This record gives sequence, C-alpha cells and structure tokens, in this order.
Amino acid sequence: VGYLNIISRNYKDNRYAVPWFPRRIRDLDRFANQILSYGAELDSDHPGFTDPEYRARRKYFADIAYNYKYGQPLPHVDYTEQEIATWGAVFRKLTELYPTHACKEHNHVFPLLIENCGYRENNIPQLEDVSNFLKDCTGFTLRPVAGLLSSRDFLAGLAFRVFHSTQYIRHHSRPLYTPEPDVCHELLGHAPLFADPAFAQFSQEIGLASLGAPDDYIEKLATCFWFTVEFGLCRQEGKLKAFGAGLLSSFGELQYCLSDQPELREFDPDTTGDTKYPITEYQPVYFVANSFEDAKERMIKFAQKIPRDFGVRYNPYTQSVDILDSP
Ligand code: NLE
Ligand code: FE2
Repeated sequence: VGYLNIISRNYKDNRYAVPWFPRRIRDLDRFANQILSYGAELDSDHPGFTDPEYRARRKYFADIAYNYKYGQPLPHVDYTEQEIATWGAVFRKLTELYPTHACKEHNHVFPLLIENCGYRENNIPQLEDVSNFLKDCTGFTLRPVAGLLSSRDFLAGLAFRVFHSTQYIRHHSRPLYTPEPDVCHELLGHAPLFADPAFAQFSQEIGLASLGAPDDYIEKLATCFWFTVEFGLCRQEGKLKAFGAGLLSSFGELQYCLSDQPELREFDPDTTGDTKYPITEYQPVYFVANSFEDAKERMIKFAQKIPRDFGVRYNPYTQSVDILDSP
C-alpha cells in the first residue's frame, strides 16, 4: 500500500499524492498486516508485564484477531473465571454510576444489551452478539483487532460503520482504570452509543472525512474523536453527562470527569482538533457537546475544509465508498 495515486484522473495536475484508503468493507482486512504494535507486546510498566498467564492470554487474543477476515463470525471466547471476575467488578461499579453520570442515550440502550446480548455481572458478552445487535440498530458492526492501528486505519473503519474492537480484558490488579482499551471499554463504553442513530452518524462522518485526508488532518480528526467518542461530555436538561467511552468504562474517571476538577470547553472541531492530551492519566480538559446532531453538523462543516480534490459518499447497498468528482 502506501501513497498511490489512484484517485485523480489527471495525475499530472496532482499536487499531493492521495494516501491509499479502503473502498470496500472487505478492504479492511488489510489493516491487520499494518498494525503499529501487536497486542501481545506489553510495556514494562503494564500491570500484566510480569504475569505469564496474562501474557499468554494476550497472545491468544492477538492471534485470533490477526487471523480474522471480513464476513467470518466473530471469534467466540471462553473467558476464564478470573477474567469474568474482573469484568464483574467493573460492571458492578459502573452500573451504579450510569443512572446519574451517563448520557440518556447510553441509559436508554443499556437495558437492551442486558436483554439481548448477555450483559451481566457474571458474563462477558460475546463480540458476535453485540455486533449483531448493533447491526440491527444502526448498521454498525465490530471487528476484532490484533493490536494498535494507525489513526488513519482506525478512522477509515468508521466510514463503513465498522468499529475495531479489542477482545482481551484488562489485568485483574487494576480494574477501575487502564489507559488501554479492553473488552470492558469496548462493550460498556462504546457499544451502547453505536446503537444510537445520531451518534452512529456522527462517528461515520469522522470516518468519511478521514479517507484520503492529509496527515495533519488525520491528526485533527483523531483528536476530535478522542474528545468526543472517547472522552466527550454533553449537557442534557441542564446537567453535565458523560458520553465518551473512556469515561463510561472507568469507574475512577467517570466520577472525576463530572467533579469540579477538570476544565471544560465547548466542542468545536477547529480548536478541539488542535488540543494536546495525555493518554495514561485522567484528562485535564474535557469538551462539552450540545448534542450528537450539533456535533455532527460541526464535523461536517469542518470536513469541508480538508484539502481533498474529490468527495466521498458511503453506499450502504454495496458497503463501499463512492468517489465523487467534486469535494
Ligand atoms: N481509561 C479507560 C478505562 O479504564 O476503561 C480506557 C480508555 C481507552 C481509550
Ligand atoms: Fe475507545
């Protein structure tokens, strides 16, 4: 792959090469071969670094994701008792906070996941069941991921309403906050909101904007994603609520984000997209969205500023991206 001039009909007029991007949903299979770090490689400060059993599990999960191909059922996993206990601790604590701390969309969907997808304190839901549920709601599906994707690849998945999801669980010694995504984060944080139509559309807009965009804009879009889908707050009936998955999957940060400690700013892609953030500690700054609709409108306006000499449109019948002559 790399930088191929596949788009422009008149390549001599091209000022910059358009980076390769997936055109069909099946093209996402390519990402497994270009992950930045394999999910089984742990840093020396990772709580599971010296735990051989945990490391073996991480290798197992990375391998099944690596071998996954579009169209296959998502791998079914038998979780160990220790893994289920970790999930149980996270589930119990978080579900205490959701009624007061989570946005109304999350609270609307959560009972449906309990009813339809096996969300229970003593059961880790299967990605396959959750993916099928989301498909029925908004057309979103999950794909297992073997390690860290580049921002470009990760965002491109969203253009197809595909969300790359981890399947392993955090180390049992630190259930209430981890900087890494894990199955608690994906299923408790992300999955409920991908069942919401407006949120799904907002997420797809970020994905479509990213296709073939220059590197500096990928960075801005990834930052907007971070401050919304991952760590976004919104105002509902005059109260602050969390909708970011990183908040909804961390008992520690979910309490902290609604306290008077962090700084709050209004979500606006122009400024939000240029804001620096830490990834291994609670966020010092959160951005507040008025609504998913409003956030989506702002993303669409922002996307129009991305230098691209073509437009893109998702074709749901063929699950592919149509290239349009003008931006
Ligand atoms: N800090 C989150 C958690 O503990 O669930 C995960 C964030 C992943 C971006
Ligand atoms: Fe996430």
